[in-house]
Amino acid sequence: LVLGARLREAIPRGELELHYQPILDAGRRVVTGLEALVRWNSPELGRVPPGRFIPIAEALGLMPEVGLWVIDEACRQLRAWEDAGLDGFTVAVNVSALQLQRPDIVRQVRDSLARHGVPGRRLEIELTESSLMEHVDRVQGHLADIKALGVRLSLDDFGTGYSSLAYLKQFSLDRLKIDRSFVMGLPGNADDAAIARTIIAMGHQLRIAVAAEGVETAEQADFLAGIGCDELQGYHFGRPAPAAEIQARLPRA
Ligand code: G
Ligand code: G
Ligand code: MN
Ligand code: NA
Repeated sequence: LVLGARLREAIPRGELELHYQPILDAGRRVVTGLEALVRWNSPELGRVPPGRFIPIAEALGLMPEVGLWVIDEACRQLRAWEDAGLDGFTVAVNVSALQLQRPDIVRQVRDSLARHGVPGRRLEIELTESSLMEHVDRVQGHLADIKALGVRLSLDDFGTGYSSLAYLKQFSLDRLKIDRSFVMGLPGNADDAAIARTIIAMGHQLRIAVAAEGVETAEQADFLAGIGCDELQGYHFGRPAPAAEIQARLPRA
């Protein structure tokens, strides 16, 4: 209850912040993208993790505001970086199932891109398998409209949800992200290795790029690069960090 009341005030009080985690090309090992992860620094409650406050924001109907703030802030930051000569990488934002079902999601993305003069191809939306399951027709329409803006679509935590391979056909996805639960056991665990190889092969046959998340060691990175994974993300390459800290690692235009 206290959390909800504080959360209502968090945006006007400027307490939300985006942290960015680097995503690297597996071969060249240069930064090709960032994943934006929201942080809430509450003066009263301290740092509240998104896993805790996002479900509450959804329950209280505050998610349209939080979601809009995240998308707009990512576009504002992309613009600021471009003005500073930093270009050639994407920023991915996480979007929840409920956000994706609401009709205003398309306008939110379109308006934020336009407001900050950011081309759609710089932005990526991260979806989860479960967010593609409910209200499929409506969600598919929203995603088609978002794709028409040039924005890329990425399927997060791949392999952990109630995934249907039909989704890979039905939604034009640009990227699959192998869930970190399959990366943890690499390179030693034969089952994880088989799953990783299979996801990569399937993605490539469908012309979908494949990224691995939760890469924590050099051995995992080299193994994944060796079996053809396109992109790597995880603590081995960097933790989520504020924009000012990640800036030094971004490519110049
Ligand atoms: O950053 P962290 O590991 O604490 O994130 C926990 C969870 O919160 C992850 O599943 C992540 O996808 C989710 N998350 C982080 N930022 C956002 C956001 O801006 N919007 C939504 N919907 N989820 C987010
Ligand atoms: O659900 P989603 O994939 O969006 O969750 C992203 C979360 O995973 C972020 O909060 C981030 O802090 C966390 N994360 C990113 N890289 C690693 C990693 O290498 N190991 C672990 N354990 N967590 C990670
Ligand atoms: Mn994600
Ligand atoms: Na993920």
